[in-house]
Amino acid sequence: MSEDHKNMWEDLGLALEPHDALLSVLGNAYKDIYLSQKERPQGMVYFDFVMSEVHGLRIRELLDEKAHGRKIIGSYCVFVPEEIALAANATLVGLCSGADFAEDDVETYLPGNTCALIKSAFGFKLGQVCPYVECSDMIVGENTCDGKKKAYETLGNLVSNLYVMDLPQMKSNDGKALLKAEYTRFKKAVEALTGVTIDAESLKKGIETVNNKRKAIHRLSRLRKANPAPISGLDALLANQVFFYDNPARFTESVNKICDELEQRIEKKKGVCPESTPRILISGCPMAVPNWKFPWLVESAGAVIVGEESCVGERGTRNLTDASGNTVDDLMDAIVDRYFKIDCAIFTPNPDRLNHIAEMAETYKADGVIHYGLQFCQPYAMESMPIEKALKAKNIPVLKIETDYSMEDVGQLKTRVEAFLELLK
Ligand code: BJ8
Repeated sequence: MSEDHKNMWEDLGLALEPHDALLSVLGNAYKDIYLSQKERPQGMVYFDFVMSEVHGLRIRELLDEKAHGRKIIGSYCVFVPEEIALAANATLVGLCSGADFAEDDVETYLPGNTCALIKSAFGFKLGQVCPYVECSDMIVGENTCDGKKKAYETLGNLVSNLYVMDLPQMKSNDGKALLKAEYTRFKKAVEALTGVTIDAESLKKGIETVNNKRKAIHRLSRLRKANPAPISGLDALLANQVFFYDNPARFTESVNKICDELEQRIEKKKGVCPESTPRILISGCPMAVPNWKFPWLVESAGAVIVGEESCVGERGTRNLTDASGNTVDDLMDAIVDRYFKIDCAIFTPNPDRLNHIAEMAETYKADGVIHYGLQFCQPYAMESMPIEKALKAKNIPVLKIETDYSMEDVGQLKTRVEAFLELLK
């Protein structure tokens, strides 16, 4: 790593030795999982570069933005509207929650039976290894599941800039009114942070920028319907993960370039695996960077993942925000409408998610669905039961798994995945 990077990390207050150790573990995992794949689209070289510079050049860019007065807002959830951040000249970044870190310290703040995602968020903060957390001017927590809700009370003592957003739990008129009130409050907080008053023009532009990212991902998803699959699930997941970190315009352009390449592959009937490869839809808890464990396991067992019903996937990106309004009020309503459709398992009842999984299984011609749950995640574990029943009633094979970020259960998971793939054949 360059001297500039080292100085930058030091200035951010990162713990240099643990940070170096983390980067080397991540680099090795990336090499083993990603660079060993065959028939990758050439355009993935861009994502390889992004990942190699995720704590390097991207952080330098964010620090340069800050030096020019732009604010950085960190977020843990897809309910935080990027449109509003962009309209106020701020940058929104996702905060890593995809790897275990500083576990002993974490256990002094959180009970052992907390999901890996929440523990990871704390581990990155307590271990001082996440430059995104350290360069955020505002960190947004959201009242979603009970675990996150209560964990933010504790996180508020560890960071000085936590902003907590309340969220509805029911898709009722009152629920929508709450979301609107919270997004209005968030808009005011972002305006106060940046000193920028959001107007119709800036909000429209913010909406269009985020919509363009989503449209590029929609295009990528549509191409994954092809058989043979033109891209691996691991690579598609990486694009969905980088969605939360990269410069929006550059991300859109890079995904569209990959799509151009995939269209040519499809025309030539070229894929990353033979046509007979079992096609899997993954549904459930989000997989944040660098959580590649389960997709790697599934694809190395001889299947291909063709879709993710996940917040790092189609649940997070599927709907666009209507940019046709001409006033801030109209556009804020459009943002509320768009985000209110997100069918996170914290909602009750939540029939949309079940319907969406069945629809995705059909659209992407999946041979089976794997429900991916993180241990101790009640909302997704609860929903996995009716989902399994409903899919089985439609003759769609389902495997339910629960795991965490450790590698201890890999052998056992592999056996279950292989048995499931046998069944599909
Ligand atoms: S909109 S899924 S990103 S809350 S895995 S922390 S639910 S115990 S991540 Fe999520 Fe927003 Fe919903 Fe999406 Fe809790 Fe479950 Fe842990 Fe979870």
